[in-house]
Amino acid sequence: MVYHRLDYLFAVTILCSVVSSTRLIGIPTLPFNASAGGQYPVSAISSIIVDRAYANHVDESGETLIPPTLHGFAGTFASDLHDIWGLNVSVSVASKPKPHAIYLSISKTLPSSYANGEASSEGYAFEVTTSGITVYGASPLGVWWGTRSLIQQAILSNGSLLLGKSVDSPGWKIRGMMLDAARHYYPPEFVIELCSYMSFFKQNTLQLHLSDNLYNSPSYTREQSLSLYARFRLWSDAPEVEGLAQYKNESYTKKQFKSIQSECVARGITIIPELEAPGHALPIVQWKPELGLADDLSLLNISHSDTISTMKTIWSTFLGWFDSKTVHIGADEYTAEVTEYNRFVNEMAEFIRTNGSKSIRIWGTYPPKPEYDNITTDVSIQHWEFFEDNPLFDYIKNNYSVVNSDDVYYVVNKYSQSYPPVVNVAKTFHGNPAVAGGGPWQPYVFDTSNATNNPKISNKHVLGAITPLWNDFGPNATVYSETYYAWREGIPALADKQWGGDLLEEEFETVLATLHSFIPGQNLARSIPSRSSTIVHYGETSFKETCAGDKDRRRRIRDLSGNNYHASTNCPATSHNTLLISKSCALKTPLASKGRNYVLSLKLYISSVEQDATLISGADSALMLTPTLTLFASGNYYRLKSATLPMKTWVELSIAARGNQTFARVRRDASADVQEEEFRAVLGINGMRLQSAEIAIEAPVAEIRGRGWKGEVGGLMLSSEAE
Ligand SMILES: *C1O[C@H](CO)[C@@H](O)[C@H](O)[C@H]1NC(C)=O
Ligand SMILES: *[C@@H]1O[C@H](CO)[C@@H](O)[C@H](O)[C@H]1NC(C)=O
Ligand SMILES: *[C@@H]1O[C@H](CO)[C@@H](O)[C@H](O)[C@H]1NC(C)=O
Ligand SMILES: *[C@@H]1O[C@H](CO)[C@@H](O)[C@H](O)[C@H]1NC(C)=O
Ligand SMILES: *[C@@H]1O[C@H](CO)[C@@H](O)[C@H](O)[C@H]1NC(C)=O
Ligand SMILES: *[C@@H]1O[C@H](CO)[C@@H](O)[C@H](O)[C@H]1NC(C)=O
Ligand SMILES: *[C@@H]1O[C@H](CO)[C@@H](O)[C@H](O)[C@H]1NC(C)=O
Ligand SMILES: *[C@@H]1O[C@H](CO)[C@@H](O)[C@H](O)[C@H]1NC(C)=O
Ligand SMILES: *[C@@H]1O[C@H](CO)[C@@H](O)[C@H](O)[C@H]1NC(C)=O
Ligand SMILES: *[C@@H]1O[C@H](CO)[C@@H](O)[C@H](O)[C@H]1NC(C)=O
Ligand SMILES: *[C@@H]1O[C@H](CO)[C@@H](O)[C@H](O)[C@H]1NC(C)=O
Repeated sequence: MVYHRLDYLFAVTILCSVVSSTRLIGIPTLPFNASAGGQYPVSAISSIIVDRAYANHVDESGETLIPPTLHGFAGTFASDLHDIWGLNVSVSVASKPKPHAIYLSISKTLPSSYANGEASSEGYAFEVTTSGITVYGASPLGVWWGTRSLIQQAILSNGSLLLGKSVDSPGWKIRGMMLDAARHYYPPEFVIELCSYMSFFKQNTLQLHLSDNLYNSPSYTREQSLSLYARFRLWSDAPEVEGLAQYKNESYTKKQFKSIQSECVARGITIIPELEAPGHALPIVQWKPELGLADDLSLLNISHSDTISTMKTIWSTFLGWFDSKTVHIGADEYTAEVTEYNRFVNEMAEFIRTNGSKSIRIWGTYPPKPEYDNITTDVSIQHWEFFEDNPLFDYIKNNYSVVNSDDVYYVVNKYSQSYPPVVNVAKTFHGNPAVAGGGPWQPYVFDTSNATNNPKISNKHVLGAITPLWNDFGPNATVYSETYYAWREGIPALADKQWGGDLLEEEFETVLATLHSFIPGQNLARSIPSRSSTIVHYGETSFKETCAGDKDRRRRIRDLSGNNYHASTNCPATSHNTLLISKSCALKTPLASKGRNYVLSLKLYISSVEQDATLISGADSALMLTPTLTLFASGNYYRLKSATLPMKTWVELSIAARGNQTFARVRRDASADVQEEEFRAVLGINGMRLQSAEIAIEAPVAEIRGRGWKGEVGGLMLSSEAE
């Protein structure tokens, strides 16, 4: 498919004999003029040269307060070239390009503007010639997006770039996703990897929803509401907010939050933090119950004299943590007093503007009406549903700026009666009702079925689009990576359209498949390079080679797969070529975790076991006996109903991940009888709304230690083929 495009390009080139103007397939697509004849192999690149005049230049016009320098982006680019192609490319500063270098610079005269005609600092131009490559950006960030195009094109053309020139800029200023990190915790590393994934497709914004609660049913007693799952995810030791966050292991410290922001912005992604109030505010009410409305404790009683001052205290504690020019105060789905709601938003806007020099954003909830004292127009609105507002007639026509988060692309993780568990990717290619048959959706399309509700593409009040993922079923419905899978196709499909690309649905799957395994700065799929479907194998031969005895010396356990993933151990070998496992020794592999699909097989002999035994652990999960077979992942225990392990006999235990499901199989030695049982998530809120669902858990492949058990290990094998 991809090569087919090259054939086409060359054909056109020959016909026109000089240049041809066309678009290149990429995510997003990009304009390109091929010059006559040929390709340039990236392997010929020996250095990156950063224009001395701009090496320390930063772009102050974007949403971030911590923009990387051109030199900073160059370093990240160089490490990507190394990670993708093994290239050792030096980064140096000079005033001119050199042969076989990628020269990075800034041009103030690039034609770089958004769809509304405003100048954009995100545009870039690159040129590939027989002697090297130049990339000019309207800013360092523009250069960065240019490097994403180069990397994508080289991957899609088997390591070579077509000779020619591209001039490209995005249609909208805000392009990204929103992660509900309130009703589900995500470790900083996960968020950073997600940024890397988004950045590869030129998205620039990740909104983090940092406080919320599960659905506060009207049937709950006061006590039930006050103990319902509700979280505020920022951990500060400041006495004014003591007790607001209660679970340090599932909160972000200032250091962690700063690191998320700087790691993400190193790849062009700005974090927009959201602290939700006065609705979805149970974390605040659980901290100060007197601030809740008596008839719905998830709503703040704005009339209470301490409410607004408490919110100001919270914001003043955390404003200094945030490296964005805009912060989000939530203000979604407040169902009590409108007048009080508007007063709340306006006072918070003023406070954050004056004391934090930032502007605020809110969810579309109470549009302006003749009878209201409205919200000031310097508050930007995040539209999400037409039953809340009409973004064009309520907001844009009244001079409010709007972010398009229409729920047409909503995802509710795992299960919901209202929304799908993955992004409606097809709609991104056919969501514009103004085009017969449904043209490509873009951020100015709020209504995918009625064009009258959409402004012109050039409307200045459309800031861009952010697509949310919500965790309505809370922390135990999913493991972290299931969020990635919910967005795996959605991020690239949306990113193309948010930029203004015109990728076709029939092109999408092939191009994503080709790009996917090269996306730098992340391994969300937890894939492990392997020569064959057998990734690692320690068997009888491996254990035979380890000398018995000598408990304290680490010895090598040979990997029989051919991948050289040799393990080390200080466990004694037995005369029958197994390892004797106890709590004082371990078998350690050089691996950490394997994502779907896989089979992990262990040959085990359990001689004694305590209450909770961990058989094998990894970066994302642990396989346990509690006493039934259990996978622990993302802070939750997923237990089999009945399957446990027989004692004092050899068993073969396999964990098999097939698509989004995970199974355990137990076979007693020499028996043909294999029992298979599926690990299931039980979704529910306080034991209500129960729903059984699949769960996809990574294989734990880092360490076997006798934590809670004693016995022997006779083999370990990990395969990428899930039978
Ligand atoms: C997790 O799942 C169960 C269903 O078994 C549900 O009732 C419960 O409320 C959930 N736990 C948390 C902490 O939300
Ligand atoms: C890059 O450098 C490493 C370490 O010096 C070396 O092993 C590797 O072969 C080099 N790669 C290339 C493509 O030159
Ligand atoms: C891709 O490049 C490699 C190494 O340069 C070459 O062996 C292979 O045949 C190329 N594949 C295609 C489809 O051009
Ligand atoms: C391609 O060439 C055409 C005709 O010369 C020109 O109008 C257009 O701006 C060029 N586009 C790029 C991306 O260089
Ligand atoms: C809200 O707070 C005010 C002032 O403390 C109080 O008079 C009122 O009863 C409260 N309303 C509700 C519904 O809790
Ligand atoms: C800014 O903060 C100070 C100190 O907390 C406060 O007195 C002042 O009223 C705040 N400004 C606004 C506009 O809220
Ligand atoms: C609020 O907005 C509506 C709609 O634009 C307008 O009619 C009304 O006059 C505004 N209210 C005030 C107090 O300005
Ligand atoms: C919106 O702003 C424009 C330009 O400042 C102004 O002319 C217009 O009257 C405003 N519209 C409303 C409804 O306030
Ligand atoms: C799990 O996979 C099945 C089959 O592909 C699919 O129908 C289902 O929607 C997936 N579940 C989730 C939560 O994505
Ligand atoms: C389309 O939107 C316009 C403007 O909101 C509205 O007047 C019209 O009734 C809508 N048409 C349909 C078929 O819903
Ligand atoms: C955080 O600690 C609590 C209490 O010890 C535990 O239940 C939870 O699983 C931990 N969370 C994670 C993500 O490990």
